[in-house]
Amino acid sequence: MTSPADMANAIRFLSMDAVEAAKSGHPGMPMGMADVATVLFTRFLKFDAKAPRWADRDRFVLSAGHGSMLLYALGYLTGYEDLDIDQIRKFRQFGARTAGHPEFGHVAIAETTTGPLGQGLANAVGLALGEKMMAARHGDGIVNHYTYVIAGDGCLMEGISQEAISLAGHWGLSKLILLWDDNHICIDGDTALSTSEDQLARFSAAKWDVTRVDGHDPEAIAAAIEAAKASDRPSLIACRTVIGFGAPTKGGTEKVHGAPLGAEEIAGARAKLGWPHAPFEIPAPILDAWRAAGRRGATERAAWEARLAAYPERAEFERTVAGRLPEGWHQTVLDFKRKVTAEQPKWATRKSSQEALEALTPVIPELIGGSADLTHSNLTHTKVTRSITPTDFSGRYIHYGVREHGMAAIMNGLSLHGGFIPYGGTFLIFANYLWPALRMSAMMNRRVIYVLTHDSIGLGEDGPTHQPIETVTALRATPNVLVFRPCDPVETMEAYEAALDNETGPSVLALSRQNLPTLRTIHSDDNLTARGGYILAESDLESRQVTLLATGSEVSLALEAKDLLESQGIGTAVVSLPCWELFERQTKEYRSAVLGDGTVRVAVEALGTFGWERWVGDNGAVIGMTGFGASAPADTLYNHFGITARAVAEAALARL
Ligand SMILES: Cc1ncc(C[n+]2csc(CCOP(=O)(O)OP(=O)(O)O)c2C)c(N)n1
Ligand SMILES: [Mg+2]
Repeated sequence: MTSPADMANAIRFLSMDAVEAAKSGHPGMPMGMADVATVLFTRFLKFDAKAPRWADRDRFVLSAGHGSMLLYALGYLTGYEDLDIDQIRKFRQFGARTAGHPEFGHVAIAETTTGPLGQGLANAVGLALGEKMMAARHGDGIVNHYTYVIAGDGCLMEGISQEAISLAGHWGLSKLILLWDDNHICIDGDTALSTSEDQLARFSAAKWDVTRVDGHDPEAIAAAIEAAKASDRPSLIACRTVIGFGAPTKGGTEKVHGAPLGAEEIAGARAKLGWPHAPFEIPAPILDAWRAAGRRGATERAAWEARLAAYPERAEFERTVAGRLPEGWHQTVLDFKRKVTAEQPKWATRKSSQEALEALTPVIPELIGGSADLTHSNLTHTKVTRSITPTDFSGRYIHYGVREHGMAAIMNGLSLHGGFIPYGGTFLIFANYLWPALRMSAMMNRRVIYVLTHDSIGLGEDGPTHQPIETVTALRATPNVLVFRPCDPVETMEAYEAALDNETGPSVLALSRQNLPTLRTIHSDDNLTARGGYILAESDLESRQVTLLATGSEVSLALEAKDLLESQGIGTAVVSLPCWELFERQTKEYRSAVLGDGTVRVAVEALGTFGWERWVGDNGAVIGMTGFGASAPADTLYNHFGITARAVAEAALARL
């Protein structure tokens, strides 16, 4: 009979040999956690290797993403179709699905992209929250699964872990089970070099159940998981392991963390663990036992499919899980645009955002709001978005507390779970507190919407700590992020429409604190913001000599500058450029027509000027910020920093 030790050794040797072949990688972690993973995958995890994305599967997150070979070995052994032995042999090579760190979308077994330590753990909190929320909507006959996560010492050291742990405990995410690879080793050496923390006390304080096991004792591991499943709290299982278990001289040391073991050490491990088989060769009885584990969930899946088939709300469940928006929601956008075009309110764009959300949230039930404790500033709450509480997950609004990084990673988790389109607010400046997770939204093609208000010196008195300068530039520099800086209620609603239509990446809405006029006063069914940029006001004179480019709160200032220039007989057009990324996707002809080839171009934005050169060209000018802001009323600041209609007009005149 195949023993659990044989099965775990299969993981160990696939990991050692794949890292050796790649000449790089991390063998220590998969070798250390092989016993824990074997217990989890053969006795607990509800999954079907032949239907890896089945909606009610248990989720497994490898937060310690450097141990990617653990995941790939598990995928190959249990029979995931996209992970054959060839993929294991080509670990870390160009074109292989077996990337250095697990990437969502490359291999079906990866529920999320991991590698930046701590992200996976926080994503897992989002996945577990998503489970509770979907179960509250559809009942536990349709949604009833656990979320397991393996995290290492590094994940628990990262700050984001505190935010995630704290929220998981607060919400009482009882079906979240964290298996901590408690091996006392990090890259620099013993963890005692840099931590003296009592992790169990830390998790207990956050309202988790905690326990300790020998991570090489299958029965002890199984008993701990059994108890964790029954708990009404999230559970931490500290699995005391030996990193690189089986490596005769390097095991238990940092030497096995992130480098090939070398032929001699691997030969020693073969002798020590009694594994005479050649690299990448798994004896048939062991592979059969693993494949049987991969089929364990098939019956349960079939039973679930039968329940789903009989479920009256099946269509709605499937629609939201597939990420398809409801029929007819575009009409809501048009109605809103028509109304504000007629009424022309003077709203801050954060207020426009709230009004847009008031219109959208009733017709798009999967839109889930939230804020990192700035609800009343971000204006992210709407009449239909009731708060989620530890005893009621049927709501639609998440109070993340002052935890921007956790919020963004949890939004990724909600999005990955399926069934939800999350949006979350904070001040634009604090995008830098959530950046690593936003970057993951982009890399994983997640439709997550970042509602970032107080978007410039226009926020005024809170001063330079709160005034973004470089933030939007950096967001624009991040691949696969749509950055919108709308100028009025029409553009704001259009930005939401484009963000919701953008199924393969996150969007950022940079929104003003201060009131702004409605500038789009003629209704168009067309979403002009979705083109990225367009001529808002054509020259009123015969020829166009100057083109003024602006976004957000500075578009009205550009219109004033146009009046100044045209009063001097200089034909001037104003271009609103709310989304650079979408503008770049337009044809060259469209872009040249909008930018006005041959005209003098001046851009104005109350943010850092970096990057605007690409639109104004060598002869153009950029009016904006070149240093940090200051604390004063907004009008004073605009004048002090020279971001005025007069300055824009003068810059144009100087170049004619
Ligand atoms: C945010 C982040 N910082 C640094 C790293 C580089 N790094 C990868 S693994 C690691 C050490 C992790 O230690 P541990 O989680 O204990 O893993 P083990 O050595 O036990 O496998 C570090 C610093 C990273 N991947 N992510
Ligand atoms: Mg460690």
